[in-house]
Amino acid sequence: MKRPQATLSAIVCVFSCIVCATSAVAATHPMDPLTAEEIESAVTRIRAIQDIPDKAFFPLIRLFEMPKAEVLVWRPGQPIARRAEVIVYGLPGLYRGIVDLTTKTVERWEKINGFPQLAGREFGLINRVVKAHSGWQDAIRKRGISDFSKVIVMPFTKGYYGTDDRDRWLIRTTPFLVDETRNLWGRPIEGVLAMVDMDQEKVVEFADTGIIPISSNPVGFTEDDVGSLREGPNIITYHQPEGASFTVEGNVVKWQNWTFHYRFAPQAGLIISNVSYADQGRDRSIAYQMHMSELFVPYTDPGQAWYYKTFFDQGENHLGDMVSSIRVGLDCPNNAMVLDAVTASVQGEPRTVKNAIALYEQYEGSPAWRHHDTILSYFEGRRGQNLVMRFIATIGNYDYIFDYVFTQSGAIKIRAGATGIDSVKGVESATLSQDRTGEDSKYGRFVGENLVAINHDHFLVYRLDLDVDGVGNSLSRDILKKTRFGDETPRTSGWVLDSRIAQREHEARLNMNMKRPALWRIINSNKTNPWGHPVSYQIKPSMNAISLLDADDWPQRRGMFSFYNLHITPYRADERFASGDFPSQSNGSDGLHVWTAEDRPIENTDVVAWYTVGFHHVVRAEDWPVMPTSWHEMTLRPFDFFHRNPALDLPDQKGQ
Ligand SMILES: [Cu+2]
Repeated sequence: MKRPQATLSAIVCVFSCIVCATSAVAATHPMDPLTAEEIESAVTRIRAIQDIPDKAFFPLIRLFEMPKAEVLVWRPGQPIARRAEVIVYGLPGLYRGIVDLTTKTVERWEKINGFPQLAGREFGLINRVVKAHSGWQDAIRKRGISDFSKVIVMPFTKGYYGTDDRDRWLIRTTPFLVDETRNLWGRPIEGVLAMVDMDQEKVVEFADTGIIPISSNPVGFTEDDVGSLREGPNIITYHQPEGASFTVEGNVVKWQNWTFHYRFAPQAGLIISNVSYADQGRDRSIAYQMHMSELFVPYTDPGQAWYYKTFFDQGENHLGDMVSSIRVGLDCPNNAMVLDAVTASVQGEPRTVKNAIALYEQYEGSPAWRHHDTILSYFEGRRGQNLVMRFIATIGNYDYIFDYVFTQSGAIKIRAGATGIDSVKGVESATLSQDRTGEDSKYGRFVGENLVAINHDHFLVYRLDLDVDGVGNSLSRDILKKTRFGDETPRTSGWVLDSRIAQREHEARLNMNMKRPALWRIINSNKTNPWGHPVSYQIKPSMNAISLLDADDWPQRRGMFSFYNLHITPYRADERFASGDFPSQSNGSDGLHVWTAEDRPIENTDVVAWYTVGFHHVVRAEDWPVMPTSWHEMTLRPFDFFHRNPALDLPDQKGQ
């Protein structure tokens, strides 16, 4: 049987295959992403004031947004103040510049604290440096591997554990054997620990903690690997004979009363801005901006090779830069429009990512609403169709599918699908029956011979800057309060709503609780619907989880937001990422928990909701060698925002 082999060059290709020629476009909206010309211009301005040595690089080049107050009054055709934020690493250290692209001047240039994300650039360096280390070579040979080209050394962010190494950019590594498999993650070579100082380009810590068998189980998942295949079902395809019913002008999308702007950003991935809904011809604002803000994935194994694996996948890797091009017909329906994105390479050059985003209408085969009246003998119902904007990021072993789903009834569903490959650890015991002490399977479950998938969590925090009919908003917590009835009724008990407006940030740090249910709504108390209720959008959770780590555990100190499903803050332009702008090796001194510690007022002001979608992942055999996609979601649901079901005016289209 022919087995494709992964090689170092094939892996490097992951980072280079999406680099293509860029085309000239000018920004027509304040939220438009930086164009290729703007990226080039920004880098030219920075190079004009600062010598950038060859070893330095540009971890991040992104739009520096026009102030919110100016964007809110901006109208198409009016001038746009365009600025770029440019981060440079290696001067030495981290520097940040703000470039005015109109006047072509550097407005700000400053040294800042922190370390860059893993940007692909370090992959080659790590493999070169680690493979040249004599201790590492001896350790690999001891495990019966003499051909080092069959070993790939993967870099991992090391986090922070209270040691005073915050002045050095350090990367930990794990080697993987890729002989006869394309599943890079399936054959970890345990016990060979090398840490690299990225500035000195040398191994500064090395340990061989002992030989653990490398699993010989098949771990591939190509058709050849799987061998016997079932007969596939007949394919369902989607066709819209009359074409899509959305329009995309520049980066502004319009569909079924919705208008929003999209852009693709290197750190946040997809950013949806200026979301409004035309209610009987009048555009009403719902959200100023929505995007992912952090993705915290702590593993729970305390062992020497695993304790540090507590990743901040957005800030330590940059979701947008980890984008994986959409495959139409597999990753999304055939009727999708796929959109390219321009981002910057670490060399500071523009690059176009092909098929970064999919935009499509989806018919789920369900009614938007229906009623069959058996007494009066009539039926009335309408087909429901959604608009989905999607991107996919592959962060090392995991693939995440990020969706914003706009419905005809005024709701926005925000969902994420997790698939890809689980992180596994090589262990001495082949299976559970051999694990007599229970040590090998204490923090995970066997998914193959000598392979244990380690327990972990995923916490996806979204930054949702809602502007419900304007910026003056509050959080209403409507508690379903149990009540005891009097003698006037045969009933003894029920519940009533007890609505409370959160005055300050600490009152708005909330978790779901089945015993004490409550609605969470962002309300505009200055506007009411015709029936007298303040207009609002509900933040409606689905299944959720909070962190079980202790507050004194270093990963938790850096990802404190994961103690709560919801936070509300007053709007601040520079409060964007829940674990701070540069979480690599951060010590928890920046981020949502630091900002909210002030307990700032949040009543009737411009507020931002931070909603965390969390799930604990106990890995099953069925999650190996590649996981079935598992979805997690939340919904922004109109609540007294309209005066009736906004999908009432749908025409009767039964289709074929
Ligand atoms: Cu998982």
